[in-house]
Amino acid sequence: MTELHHPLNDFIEYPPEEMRRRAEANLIELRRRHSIRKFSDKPVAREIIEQCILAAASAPSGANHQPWHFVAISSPDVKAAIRCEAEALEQSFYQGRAGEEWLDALKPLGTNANKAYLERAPWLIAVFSQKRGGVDEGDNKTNYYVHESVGIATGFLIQALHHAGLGTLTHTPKPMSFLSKICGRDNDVDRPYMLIVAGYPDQDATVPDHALKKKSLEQVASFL
Ligand code: IYR
Repeated sequence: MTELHHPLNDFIEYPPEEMRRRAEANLIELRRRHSIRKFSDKPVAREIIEQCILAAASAPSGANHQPWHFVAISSPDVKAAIRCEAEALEQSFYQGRAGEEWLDALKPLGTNANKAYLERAPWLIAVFSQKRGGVDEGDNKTNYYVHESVGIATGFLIQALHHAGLGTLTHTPKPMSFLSKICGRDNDVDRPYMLIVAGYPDQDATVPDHALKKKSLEQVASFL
């Protein structure tokens, strides 16, 4: 069977100076992204979240199977249920389940079991990974590089939300299985991957100094 290909007709080649400018502008914009834990309850239109999810879903994935599902939650009842379950888990986590080393690592962030933002932020986006699927509706094929693919898509989602002008937090209550039931995705395919909190930062939102310590280029990269 011959495979159809399409000419690459939406690539834009920028003059070198413009490329430099764009790379720097993007870095500057991404360096303004900070995880925040105090959200305003100011509403955010559903259309914004839809666009950001579509941006996430444009990510590359194994065999283009797009092994992800995003559950966008603005319902106060569902947010309250998530907060209730998450806080119960976090309480045992912070009371010792995490172990001393992990709790020490979290000290500079000042996090604790109180997750008020899960109810206050206008949107929670539960990201699910799918071990089976395929590109066409109803497919039940093996998915490939699921963790990598969903990680990239989640990165795209965070970037899109930031670019739109929203604050975000990656939240990973452990274990996350309770999300499957609450989100109506308790099945053999979907697995909760991460919860993204999105909304406007509250007036008194802060960024821990620890989070501003970014490694230098020499520390994170080598050029051969
Ligand atoms: N899930 C917990 C703990 C936590 C773990 C890591 I690693 C962080 O970078 C931040 C928090 C919580 O949300 O508090």
